[in-house]
Amino acid sequence: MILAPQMMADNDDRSDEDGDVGLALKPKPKTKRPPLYKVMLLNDDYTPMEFVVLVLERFFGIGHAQATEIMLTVHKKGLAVVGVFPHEIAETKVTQVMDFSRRHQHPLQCTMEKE
Ligand code: TYC
Repeated sequence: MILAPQMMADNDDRSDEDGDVGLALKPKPKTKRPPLYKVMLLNDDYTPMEFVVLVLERFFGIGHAQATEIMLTVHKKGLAVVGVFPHEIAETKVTQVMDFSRRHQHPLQCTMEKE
């Protein structure tokens, strides 16, 4: 019988009942990455293009040229992923975009889904 390191407590000579000595299993470094979420913008017929570009610049740190490209992708295809984040950050982005859009009386929709 071989014991994992965590089962060797109270075993001063580091041997188990059969006399086996040493480490059978590597201790597993358990650094799980958090699940990621895609944040998406949805197209609509009313939100001004320049407002969508401003949203991408302000809340996602995207430069003007790339923000314009992404906005046009949403306009033509109906939606685009604008970033991928851990759950809490994705949720914050969605809330910021939705609040900002409503404050400016635009119907822009921002959603998230597990990657
Ligand atoms: N379709 C909008 C228009 O023609 C522009 C637009 C782009 C709206 C992207 C929303 O997420 C969006 N004014």
